[in-house]
Amino acid sequence: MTHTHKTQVCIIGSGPSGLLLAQLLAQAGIDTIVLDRQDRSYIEGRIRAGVLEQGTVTALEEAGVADRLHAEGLSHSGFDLAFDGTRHRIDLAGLTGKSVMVYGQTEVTKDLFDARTAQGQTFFFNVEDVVPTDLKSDQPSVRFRQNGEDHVITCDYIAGCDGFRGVSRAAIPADVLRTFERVYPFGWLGILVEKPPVSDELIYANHARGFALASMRSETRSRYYIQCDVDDKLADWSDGRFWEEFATRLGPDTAANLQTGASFEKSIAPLRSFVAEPMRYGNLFLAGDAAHIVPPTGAKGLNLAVADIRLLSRALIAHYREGSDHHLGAYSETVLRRVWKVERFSWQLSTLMHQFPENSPFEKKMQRAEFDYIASSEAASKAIAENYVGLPLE
Ligand code: RFL
Ligand code: PHB
Repeated sequence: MTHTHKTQVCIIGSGPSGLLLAQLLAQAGIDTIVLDRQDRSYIEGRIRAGVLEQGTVTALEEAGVADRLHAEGLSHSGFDLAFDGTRHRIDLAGLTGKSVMVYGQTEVTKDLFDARTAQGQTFFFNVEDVVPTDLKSDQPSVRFRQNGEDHVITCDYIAGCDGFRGVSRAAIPADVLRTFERVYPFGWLGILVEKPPVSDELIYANHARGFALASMRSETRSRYYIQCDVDDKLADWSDGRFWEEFATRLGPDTAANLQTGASFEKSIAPLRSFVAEPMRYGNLFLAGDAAHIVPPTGAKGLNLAVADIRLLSRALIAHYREGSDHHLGAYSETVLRRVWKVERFSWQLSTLMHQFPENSPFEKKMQRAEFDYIASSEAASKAIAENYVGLPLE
């Protein structure tokens, strides 16, 4: 027997993109069903982003889920770029009048889950064999299995918010979809530790042994990363080896403040730039990591996902409230213009701050010259600051 369901917008994926879309649509009285191949506790436990742009904070305020963010988030008015131990502060507030908020993706997800659950959202977790179909018809549907039973959801629109490895993007015919990709020849090894951060602000460091990032989740919890080989295994990296490498890359002056301890989370992530075009096919709309990936160096992935959702939710609301499909029609083109600018920034900062195995001595000199230029030029620092705090939505 197949269980049948009906909704206005079926949302595949309950990461930050899917949850925020469900929340913004619910506020406008639009009915949604959300499905995910994982369950809530798994999704909340994924340690990922940590830095929110002001536009992201505004979106979470509009969604009515920003109380804890304002109580517990840390406002940062700058961050440091460091090269072989020399530090240069990017004064976000002075250069742009804006700041960013340090608040973990785990917390954003929890706040959204709490709000959706309190308001009676229909979720299907642990789903399998998800297939979006009839995308070109005015009644598309999503088929899936849960606990050995078949389900089908018919809807007006499908939102593909199922991340880089989801099924939504793959449902767009190959002769329609174009993809653009750069895979970087290294990964990031990240740890969480219950120790105060080495510095009040984030430090992105390029050292001859590789990149390092000092970030945080709170005044007592630090999130640190180092560039590692793509093929490295977690077993290769004891805490002791991590701390030694991290301290070396930060340089002795900064490392003098470093408090080390036992890590309670450790993971390796590959680095990739990726864009899929278009972000709409028939009545399927892609948003977030389902359509694009940035390397984490500029802290843009989650922010880009939220920007997509702001535009997609507005377009869907205009359709249901005003009968206007203009914004739905413009969605892919409008979003992609901004996506490419953010891809450029993330790629540029990644290229500047990492050690590339293939780099010649000339290219290493170019990296150093670019850092020296940024450190000596307000215009160059401002260009970084304006991207870091977030480009306008359009
Ligand atoms: P997600 O979070 O991947 O959620 C997708 C959801 O879809 C589900 N799913 C499916 N559901 C049903 N059927 C299927 N077939 C499905 N396939 C997948 C998955 O289970 C999942 O729940 O995508 P979303 O919502 O678009 O959100 C994107 C963000 O998660 C991502 O861009 C950021 O985490 C990237 N990122 C950062 N972004 C920032 O803005 N600032 C940062 O500081 C930052 N740091 C990071 C990051 C990502 C990292 N990693 C590990 C990738 C640091 C790291 C280390
Ligand atoms: C993090 O805290 O996880 C983080 C911060 C800044 C980045 C990437 C990740 O650019």
